[in-house]
Amino acid sequence: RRTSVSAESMTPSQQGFVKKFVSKTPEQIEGIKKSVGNNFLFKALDEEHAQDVVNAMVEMCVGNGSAIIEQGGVGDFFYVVQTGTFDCFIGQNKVASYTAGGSFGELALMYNAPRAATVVATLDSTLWALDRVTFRTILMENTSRKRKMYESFLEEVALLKSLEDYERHKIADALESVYFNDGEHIVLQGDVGDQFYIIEFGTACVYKQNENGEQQEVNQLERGGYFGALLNDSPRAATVVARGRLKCATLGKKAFTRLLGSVHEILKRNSENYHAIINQQ
Ligand code: 1OR
Repeated sequence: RRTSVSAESMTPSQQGFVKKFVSKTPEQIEGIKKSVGNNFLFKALDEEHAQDVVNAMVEMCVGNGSAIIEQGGVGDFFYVVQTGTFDCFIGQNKVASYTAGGSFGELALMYNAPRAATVVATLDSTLWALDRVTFRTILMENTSRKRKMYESFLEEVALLKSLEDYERHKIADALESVYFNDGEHIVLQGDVGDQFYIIEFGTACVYKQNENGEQQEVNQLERGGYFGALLNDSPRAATVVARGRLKCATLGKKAFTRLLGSVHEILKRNSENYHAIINQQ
């Protein structure tokens, strides 16, 4: 059965969840794919679920200055930015801003809570809006699983001590788990790369080359330990090798910066921590 509501129709799925379908031009579909392609919340979706999301999204044009979400309001949609810019305020304080590919408005939908912040367009902008039911049915499971999985773990990581809970959630969204076998090299001294790793379980050995060109073990890292530069773009300062089976959560520096802004600024909130990390680099 397909009931047509102007361009919208609903198709019941097996779970009883009624899939939403809003017809779109090929250009619009292209626009969505571009916008969500860079967004971590959509990464783990299989093809069918990704299609369900595309089908359900509704395009919105918003004028410069208009408040798309009001703090304290009821959560109805989750938003992904296609074009333009947005600022996010808690009370009078600006706490975040968004550009193309950014997303906001997930919290009220995930926790059935009032909107935690106000989000205002700072240019004439376009958004893709995803309704609450589709968000909860398709996107939320993976998002809350990852946030839960990494929540307590990330609290233990010294580097991230100065983050707000919500910022740790954003990191959790972007983390990917990678496994290494005993003896596997994860980063090589002198290589260029900006992937950052946090140890979930296992041991990693850190080696540096001495004047005679020999590898010398300089450190061993365990759960909560981290390696891979976040602060500078210089080549890898050491080689890191798995000792036994090792599981890491990994994130690129670009992703970190895109999610949370300058790493330096965040680390500076906790200056003791900052100096410890700077000296380690
Ligand atoms: P929402 O549905 O509550 C407002 O609607 C949205 O603003 C919220 O989802 C998030 O997507 C977004 N705390 C809470 N919500 C935030 C925050 C935030 N930043 C962006 N949003 N921060 C914590 C402040 C203690 C700011 C962290 C940088």
